[in-house]
Parts: sequence; C-alpha cells; structure tokens
Amino acid sequence: MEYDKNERTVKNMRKAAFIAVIGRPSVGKSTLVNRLCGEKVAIVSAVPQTTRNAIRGIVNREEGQLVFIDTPGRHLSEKKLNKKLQDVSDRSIADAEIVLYVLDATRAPAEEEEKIAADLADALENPAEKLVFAINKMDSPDANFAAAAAFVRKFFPSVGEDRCFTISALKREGLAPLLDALFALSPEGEAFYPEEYYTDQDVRFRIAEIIREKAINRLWDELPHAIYVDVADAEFKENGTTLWVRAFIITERESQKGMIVGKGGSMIRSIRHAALKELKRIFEWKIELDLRVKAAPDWRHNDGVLKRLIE
Ligand SMILES: Nc1nc2c(ncn2[C@@H]2O[C@H](COP(=O)(O)OP(=O)(O)OP(=O)(O)O)[C@@H](O)[C@H]2O)c(=O)[nH]1
Ligand SMILES: [Mg+2]
Repeated sequence: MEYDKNERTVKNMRKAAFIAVIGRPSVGKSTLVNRLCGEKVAIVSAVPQTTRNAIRGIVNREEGQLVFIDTPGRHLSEKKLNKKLQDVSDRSIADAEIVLYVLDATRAPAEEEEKIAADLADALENPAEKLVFAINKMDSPDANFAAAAAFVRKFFPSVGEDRCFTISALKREGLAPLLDALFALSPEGEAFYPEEYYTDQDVRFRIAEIIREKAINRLWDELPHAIYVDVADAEFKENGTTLWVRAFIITERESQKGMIVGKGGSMIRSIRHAALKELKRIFEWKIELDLRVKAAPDWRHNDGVLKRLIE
C-alpha cells in the first residue's frame, strides 16, 4: 500500500479546545450546545436567564475533542445575581481558545448587544483570532439575518465573513459547517476528557437542573428567577440499582410556596413526574424522588447561597 504522508498527518492531528458559548439571554445557547453534543447537557426554557453556571458539553470526533462551555446570558442589570452570572460568562471567555458568540435573528441587536460587543473588545486582544458568530433562529418567520450580519460587520470589522454562520439550533440546521469550522480553528492538543464523556457535571447538579427546568417551564412571570433547587440527599439503595433523592425547590418568599405546590399539590406532582421521566432516561438506575418546597427568604441577596449555587 502506498504511504500517503499528507493523509497520515491529517488523520493523526488531534484537536482540542474550550469554546465559550456566549450571547444575550434566550438566544438559544443551551439549545445549541445540546444539539452539538447530541445529548441534553443544559436545561432550556423560554424564560431569559435560565442558565446559571458554566456548563460543559463535549463533542468527540476522530480529529479531536471540543469542550463547549454554555454560559449565562449577558444581560444589562445591576442586580447581585446578574452580576454573579456575568462573572461566570467573563471567566469562560477568558479560559476559552474560541468564543462562539450567538445572536438571535428574531430580535434587533440593541443596547444589550452593543454592551457585549464592547465587553468582547475589552476582553479579547485580537477578536479576529478567537471569535466565531452563530446567527440563530433562522427557522423563524421573524428572523432578520441582514440586521444581525450588519451588527457583526459594524462592531467586528476585523473578523472575516467566513466566521459568521446562520443556524437554527432548534431545527438542527447549519450545524455541520459550524462544527467543521470550529474543529478547523482549534489548536492541536490532547483531549481534556475521556472520549465517552459528553459532560462533566456531577449527578446531584444534573438532577437539580432537571427539576429546575421542569419547574421553570410550568411557572410564569418573575417566579422562575426566584427559585433554585437543592438536592439535600442522594443515596444508592437496592445494591446500587436505585438512587433515592430528596430535593427541595426553594422559593424566595413564604408566599411563593403555594404556587409551586399548586391546588391540592397538582403543580409539584406535575414537576416531579416530568423530572422523573427525564431522569430515568438519562441515568441507568431506578430513581426515587422525594420533592418538597421550602422558602429561603431573600436568597438572591445571600452571598453564601449565591457562592454555592454559582461558583
Ligand atoms: N425558533 C427557534 N427557537 C429557538 C432556537 N433555539 C432556541 N430557541 C428557543 O429559544 C428559547 C431560549 O432557548 P435557550 O437555549 O434556553 O436559550 P439560552 O441562550 O441558553 O438562554 P439563557 O440560558 O437564559 O441565557 C427556548 O424557548 C428555545 O426553544 C431556534 O433555532 N429557533
Ligand atoms: Mg441557557
């Protein structure tokens, strides 16, 4: 067989990179990371500021490994919780080899988007080196690609047009060229995680997040921002075949508990049922879930709680 030096070089080249996925709240960052990884690693909702942590989703291919860091949406607010979330996004940008900036084609790029552009200009020495853009929600009849592309050209004139991709994360459109470009841009290096990993989140965190998603998607108005989920106990039983979990949905005020419990307990039953269904799909064990509601007054201003939840 003929020895093809070029082919061997390409085949042996292993790429490895951390890719921070950033953008405004609700642009579809978590949906995109889930689609790229082919597994649900991050929770999704229509409510802005769903993601509260740097969540790693891993893509393994023959040519290497990309670790996507899903981040909290960047939002203009001086509230303590928001500032913590913004710190998570800032740190992810600083740690990443590539920054994937997601824009929502259905929303005009306004003040919030301009602030992100300014922050990136401060954070990145050479934006043309690290930045890739994904203009998302192109499936929507409200999508305005021209407005998003004009924003990118105006604020990032040094970044080539070949770094700007139009996608629909929801419909899985345009993802292959984006992923190919990200692999091509990534430096060579050893994989960070074993090849069978698609996330590095621990079991308790994933359980808490799934319960939070089921709660957020059943609540309304401000309440989603006022809750967090605490997995207080998790123990294996029945020779390790069953995982028994006690978790609390924690509200900011006593008066909010009733909304989570619902009439005759109907709301919390529905949250528990939906969470169990998904947990059973993700984990190989049987899961028993004891789900309760508790108030931790004003937790959004409690440094100890914020530190535990977000850092
Ligand atoms: N039409 C359409 N909707 C999308 C697309 N991608 C995401 N969405 C929807 O947009 C909403 C927000 O999606 P998320 O993935 O939670 O957005 P995010 O950017 O992670 O939001 P935060 O975590 O709050 O910053 C959800 O209702 C998604 O179903 C898309 O390609 N097209
Ligand atoms: Mg998110």
